[in-house]
Amino acid sequence: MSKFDLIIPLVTLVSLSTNSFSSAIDFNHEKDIGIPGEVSKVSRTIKLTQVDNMFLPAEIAVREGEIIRFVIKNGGNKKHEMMIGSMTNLKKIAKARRMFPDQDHTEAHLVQLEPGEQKELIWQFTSVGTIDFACPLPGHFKKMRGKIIVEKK
Ligand SMILES: [Cu+2]
Repeated sequence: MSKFDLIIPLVTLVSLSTNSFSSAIDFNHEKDIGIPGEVSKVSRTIKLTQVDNMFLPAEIAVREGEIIRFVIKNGGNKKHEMMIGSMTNLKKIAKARRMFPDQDHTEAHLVQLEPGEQKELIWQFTSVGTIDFACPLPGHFKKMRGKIIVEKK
């Protein structure tokens, strides 16, 4: 048995245990949704409006590598959130929000907005594919969803 035969099972063990103990917010195991963007490198601004309970628009097209400044306005009468993620992760977050709907969170890929409030989220899209976004709040999550289509450069 070479020493490499020993290393692989160990790595498997470690990654399995990290998975089973990870929290609902599993950013490290997220598919490639991109990274927080730098304000000085923003290529485009996209306006998003939240109403009760929808995003307008609900479909957005960007290019690979683009850094987008999302200006998100809550035009509804309820509190809303906008979170970028994979549908798997968004579902986990929505489940957690059912238990604690009023908690404040500080993830880079999330904004929380009171009625009438407007906030910005700067995000860089690093790989081609479709990324989801949603408001994970209870009663909103099923309808309040959207897609960001990342096209090849
Ligand atoms: Cu909402």
